[in-house]
Amino acid sequence: LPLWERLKRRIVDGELDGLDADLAEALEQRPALEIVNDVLLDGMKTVGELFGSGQMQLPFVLQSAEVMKTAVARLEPHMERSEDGGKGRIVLATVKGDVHDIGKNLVDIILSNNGYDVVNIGIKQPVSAILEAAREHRADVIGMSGLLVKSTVVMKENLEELNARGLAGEWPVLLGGAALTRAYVEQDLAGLYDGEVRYARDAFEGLRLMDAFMA
Ligand code: B1M
Repeated sequence: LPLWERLKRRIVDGELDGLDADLAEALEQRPALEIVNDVLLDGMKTVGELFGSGQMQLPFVLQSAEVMKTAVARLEPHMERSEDGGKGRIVLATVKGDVHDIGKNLVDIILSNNGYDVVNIGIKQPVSAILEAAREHRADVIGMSGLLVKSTVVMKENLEELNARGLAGEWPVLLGGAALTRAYVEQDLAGLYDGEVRYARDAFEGLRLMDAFMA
């Protein structure tokens, strides 16, 4: 198989053997971020389709996710770092009940490499932990990720909780993850939150929105 097809296959098949050599070869030809966006993410998309249609079982999805994470970790040192922090601080979490973190961690990488301080508190985080981290680290923005449909409900509840505590004005909220849609965020969530809440389709839109929040 040609290199790009082979790399994608490694994600889909959850195949670690030979990954390093392929990534080294890939880095000679394209920037690290492009490899993630155009090749590896394409592989994860295929994994999602296979799993969704019952053609792939969960343990194999997990293996694919591990290969994806390994690949991103190998590529990260090769990504361009334009600024060293200080542009603003975001607390980033995957919401309660949700373990998906590949997207969240990509958002972390993109924001960190573009001048933001990211406090990444991990997966399955209840709103109390998100709030605590936002306070402790004096965050400018709260970022929540979630991939399950039920996570969209959790996000709604979290925004309601911030409102109920009178805290909405303190933090603009950035939301992302495959189960969300722009329409849901803009029509159903924005209206019920007394602060600003925005949807990011991908990590780059997340970066643009951070820039807008901090402007
Ligand atoms: Co799961 N899973 N999974 N899974 N998984 C999905 C989400 C699913 C759509 C698959 C499917 O059915 N086709 C489905 C959800 C269905 C639903 O809710 N209706 C699903 C399911 C059902 C489940 C379980 C319930 C399965 C089970 O146990 N029976 C279970 C849930 C466990 C739990 O959370 N409690 C489960 C478990 C897992 C694994 C552990 C095996 C693994 C996760 C490993 C990990 O993350 N460490 C996994 C994976 C890998 C997937 C799929 C295949 C791929 C997700 C991924 O990493 N994509 C996924 C299929 C899919 O998404 N279509 C699926 C790549 C990643 C880069 O994309 O996270 O969307 P994403 O991030 C994007 C944007 O969304 C955005 O930026 C990123 C790109 O630039 N973004 C943000 C994300 N967060 C952001 C935050 C921002 C801004 C932008 O600001 C704050």
